[in-house]
Amino acid sequence: MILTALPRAGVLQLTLAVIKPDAAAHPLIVEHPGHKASRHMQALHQKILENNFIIVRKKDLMWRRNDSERFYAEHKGRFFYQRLVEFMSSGPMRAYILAREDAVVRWRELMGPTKVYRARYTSPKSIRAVYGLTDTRNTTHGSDSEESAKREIAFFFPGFSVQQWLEKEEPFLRAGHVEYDPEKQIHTPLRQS
Ligand code: 3AN
Repeated sequence: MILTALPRAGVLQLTLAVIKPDAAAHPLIVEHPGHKASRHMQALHQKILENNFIIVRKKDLMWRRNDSERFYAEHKGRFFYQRLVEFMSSGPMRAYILAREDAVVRWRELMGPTKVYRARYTSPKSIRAVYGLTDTRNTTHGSDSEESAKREIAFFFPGFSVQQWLEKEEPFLRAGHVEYDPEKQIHTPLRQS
């Protein structure tokens, strides 16, 4: 176990981050004790840690087309909708609940703009600039507000209660009482006795 005792200044915010199939299904694979991951997925995981996000939950999954259609219902009718729902149910994905001060905005900054060409131009170090392939296959998703984060967390992690997390985990994490478990690849609060 590695201790990451970084006390945080303000209340932590949650966001929902997803590594999309273009990165999660990338053919280059690296092996770790107990699990395999694509090299891109591993690099993105590292980037999350380097940017001081706390990994609250993590889940590898694959969507059926129906999940994809429900999640992106607000885009129904847009010219990219069909290719988007097909792509998002075409391969493995990884979802994270991340915590940080201003997590929503910080994760979106790290992702860069939706359009990969623009990302390469305006934010060349962002995730989408470095790993994105096209405007649809743009590597990651991130909630765009605190309200979306709540809805999207419930979509991906139906058993997770934001309220309970705020009461039972957030105070420990904010105080820096947290450890990173390299096998499970998540942070857990250190409840000191
Ligand atoms: P973001 O993911 O940056 O919040 P949204 O919510 O506007 O962007 O779009 C959801 C997803 O739809 C994007 N991540 C991308 O995969 C796809 N998408 C958005 N705009 C386009 C576009 N102009 N052409 C192709 N795909 C798009």
